[in-house]
Formats: sequence, C-alpha cells, structure tokens
Amino acid sequence: MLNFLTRKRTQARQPANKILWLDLGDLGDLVNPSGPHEQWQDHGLGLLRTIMHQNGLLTDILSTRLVTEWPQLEKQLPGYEMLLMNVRSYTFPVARKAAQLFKQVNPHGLVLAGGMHATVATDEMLDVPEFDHVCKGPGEKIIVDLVKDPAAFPRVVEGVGARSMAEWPMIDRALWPRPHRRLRRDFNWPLEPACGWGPPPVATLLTSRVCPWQCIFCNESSYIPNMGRRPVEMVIDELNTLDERYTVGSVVIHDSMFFQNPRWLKEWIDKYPRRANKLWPYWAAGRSDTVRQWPDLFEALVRETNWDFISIGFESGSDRILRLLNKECTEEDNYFTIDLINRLGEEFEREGRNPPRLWANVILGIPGETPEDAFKTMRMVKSMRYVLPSFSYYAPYPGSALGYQLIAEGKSLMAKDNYHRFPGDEKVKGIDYAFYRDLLAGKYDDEVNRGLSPLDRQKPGVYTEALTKA
Ligand code: B12
Ligand code: SF4
Repeated sequence: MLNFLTRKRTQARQPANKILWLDLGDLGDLVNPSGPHEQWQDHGLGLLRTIMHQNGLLTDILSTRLVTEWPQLEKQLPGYEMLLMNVRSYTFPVARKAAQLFKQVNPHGLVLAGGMHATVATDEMLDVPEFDHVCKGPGEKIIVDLVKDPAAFPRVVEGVGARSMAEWPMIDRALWPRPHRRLRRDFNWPLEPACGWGPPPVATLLTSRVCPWQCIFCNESSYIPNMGRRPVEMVIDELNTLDERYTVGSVVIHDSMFFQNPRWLKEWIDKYPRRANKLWPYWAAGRSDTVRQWPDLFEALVRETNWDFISIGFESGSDRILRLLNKECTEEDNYFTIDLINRLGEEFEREGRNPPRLWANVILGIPGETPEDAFKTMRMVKSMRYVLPSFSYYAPYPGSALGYQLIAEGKSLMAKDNYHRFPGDEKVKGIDYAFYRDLLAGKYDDEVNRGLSPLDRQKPGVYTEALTKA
C-alpha cells in the first residue's frame, strides 16, 4: 500500500504540450482577487500565444494568479521543456521565483522571458541565471523562430515588432487563463469582469501601442518603437466578432493614449456608430492639453461614440509639479478639460442621459512637491463633478527617466524584491507619507477648501479609498 502511494505521488503528471506559458501576477489574484484590476488579462501573453498556436507551436497555460501557494504551482510543472513569461517590473519577483522552481523541477528545461522589465531592467534579468533568454522589446515577429530554435539566439535577444498593429492577429481569448471556478459566474471568461467602468461582459483591447509624449514618471518612450495604429475597421470588426461569440457589454480600450492622431479619431467617430453591432460605452485615456487643443473632436467622441469613461492623466494641480514631470500640460489645460466634462455631464443629465465620467489619474508624493502643491491638486480633484479619482503615490519604476534617476541615487524603496506596487506603499525615501495619509483622510480639508466654490466645498474631502491599483 505504502509503495503504491509513494509511486502515485512521484509519478509526474504528463502535460498536454511541452511548452508552458505562465501568466504572471500575485498569487491568488484569479482565486480571491483583492480588487478588479488584478483580474485583467494580459494582451502580450494573449497575442504571442495566439501567434504561436497559429504557427503550430502548441502551449499549455498556467498562472501564478491561479494558485495561492507556490507548491501548488510546483506540482504542475513536471514534464515541461520550455517556460515562457511576460515580465513587467511589478511581476519581476514572481517571475524570478517561478523560473527558479521551474529549473528545480525541470533542470534541462529552458526559460524564455520577455516583456517590459526585460526591456528596461535587462541587467536585473541577466542576474537571474534561471532566465536562459531575455528578450527586449516587442516579440510578435520573433517568438516563433525563438521558440523553434532558441540555441540560434544569444542570451539577450533583440525583439522584433510589427510595423503596424494591422499585422496583429485577433487574440484568441480562449487562450487566456480561466479564473478559479468560484469567480467563473461573474468573470465572463474569455471576456472580462466588470470593474465599475461599464456593464459586463467587458472586452479589453488595444488600438494603439505608443505614446509620443515623454513624461518623466512613465515608461512609454523607452519601450516600443513607433508602430502604426490598428485600423478602425479592424477594431470594430474584432468587437463585432467578440459580440457574436460572447456578447459584449462594454469596452475598455487599454491604449496608454487613445486620444491622439485626429485622423484616426475622426474615422472612429464616423464608423463606430454605424458599423459596430452596438454603440458599446467605452473607457479610454487622453491628456488635458490635447482636449484643449481639439475640443470639438473630444466633444464629438463623447457625444457620438459613447466615450463615457474618460481617463485623463491630470497627475497634479500645480504648474510647478507638472513642469517637473515634463507633463507638457498646464493647470489651465487641466481646468479646461474638467470644465468641459462638467458641462457635458450637466447637459447629458438634463437630457436624461447618463453623464460621461472622469477617471482622474492623480499622483501624490512626487519628489519636490510641497504641501501647497498637494493642496492645489486636491482642489482640482474637488472641482470635478462626475468623477472616480484614482490616486497613487509616485512610484519610481525603471524605464522612466525619474525612476532611473532615483534608483541611481539610492532613493527608491522599490528596487528588485519590492517592485510590486500597492498604491499606498511608501516608495521613495524622504517623502513625508504621513502628511499624504492625513491629506487623503481629509485632515487638511479647510486648507483645500480655501478658494473653492461653495458647491465644491461641500464635497467630502476623504479620498483614502481612491488609492487605486490601475
Ligand atoms: C493595459 C495596461 C494595464 C492594465 C491591464 C494590465 C494587464 N493585465 O495587462 C491595468 C489598468 C490593470 C494596468 C495596471 C497597472 N499597470 Co499597466 N499597463 C498597461 C499598458 C497600457 C498596456 C499593456 C499591454 O497590453 N501592452 C500590449 C502588449 C502586446 O505588450 P506587452 O505585454 O509588453 O508584450 C509585448 C512585449 O513585451 C513582448 N513580450 C512579452 N512577453 C514576452 C515573452 C517572450 C518570451 C518574448 C520573446 C517577448 C515577450 O512581446 C509582446 C508583443 O510585442 C502598459 C503600457 C504599454 N505600452 O505596454 C502599462 C504598463 C505595463 N503598466 C504599468 C504599471 C506600472 C501598472 C501598475 C503597477 C500601475 C498602478 N497604478 O499601480 C498597475 C499594476 C496592475 C497589477 N496587476 O498589479 C507600467 C509597467 C512599468 C514596468 N516597468 O513594468 C506600464 C508599462 C505603463 C507605463 N507606461 O509605465 N496596466
Ligand atoms: S504618462 Fe501618459 S502622456 Fe505621459 S508618456 Fe505616459 S502614457 Fe504618454
């Protein structure tokens, strides 16, 4: 009997395929998620896995988000010959641990890692001997050759991307990990769950890949070379196909910067209302300076295409800080955008329509920020009528100019083992986080209210719950 049990325990489960894609995120995020945003699916993984399957390279999928303890993952690793991962800075510690486990279980197996962190912190990746190949930059035009014959490539592989997103296949969403059964009823896999931005099932997609600005807290410019936007008709046709297969409730456009390229946007205004199966409401991102530059285009998008959740990177209500961040937006641009959305919201309400809402991204705890700068930011937030504020403490990620600088100066509290970033964590040495906690708890409300309209003054000044991981 004992022999039988021991044999059973040591008999490795045979995987269906020899290549494993490991979806990354905090343990348990697809079992007991602490919030909605950690449940989003990974488009990098989805795209590359789709390309591989279309080229006959079949893979299995596991996820660190689908286990609550490492041994549960370890048990599923025997028998694989190759492990593939999309590593971002905030998943680097998880990726490293997974690679180590993989090698313990499969000493002759190969680990191929790409993604944002591989691109912006290549040295940190190379310090981990378990990563056999580290691919920098985009992977869609190299993944097939690399997986077929990894020995033909050096340890650091220069990625190759498409010239245009028109070359990307439609992601086969059934290749995304399926959440734990206790989440399945509300998840709508292979579409995604609601997060308060629009009705479920939610279809996430990308129409553009690069942002031309160079804010010093952001990684965009150090990452993906310029590439053409996905043609409007392809975007709409993909949504229609998803709708026919799974029924779409609303759309999240994950572009870092949706509100760019007026020609594309005009075509979207022209075609989305006519060609889409339904005028699904959508969430997408813009900047306040371009809203001010192209207000008619912006209004037309809101009125005619149902852009009803407008994410704007306001970041700060103080010109001094906006300049320091190289945001190229001013206080005036921010207030122009807020006033316009307040006005549109009031008009929509008068007409009995749902008002468009702001997803207002705001950063606090920026090195150099004074209490008066922070009060100005809070005043700006209070002047928004239809809003979900999304606050974060500034996080010095590698890949961004300010992040690299603070890491080099030894001021980052996030390095290596601690890239994981919860919005309320302390991230930079010398920042008075106690002040910011009090500020968000409303303790400086009298100060903040100074100069605000009587209506805005009445709004509760507590924003602790608005520290968001998104
Ligand atoms: C959509 C998005 C989100 C969504 C969904 C995240 C998700 N599940 O994918 C949401 C809103 C939830 C989100 C949240 C956050 N995000 Co985010 N997000 C993005 C965004 C805009 C697009 C990601 C994407 O889909 N890209 C398109 C795909 C196709 O690209 P890709 O994944 O990089 O894959 C390509 C290559 O990397 C490569 N590749 C990838 N894997 C592999 C593997 C191999 C073997 C090979 C060869 C190649 C390869 O090939 C792929 C195709 O070209 C990026 C910005 C960007 N431009 O990428 C930021 C970005 C990834 N996010 C970032 C951050 C910081 C966050 C947050 C921590 C922010 C916060 N406020 O807390 C949170 C963390 C959330 C969490 N889960 O813990 C940073 C990461 C910085 C870094 N150094 O890693 C980015 C780069 C934004 C930025 N400009 O700074 N995010
Ligand atoms: S913060 Fe926004 S506007 Fe600035 S570079 Fe990043 S994506 Fe572009």
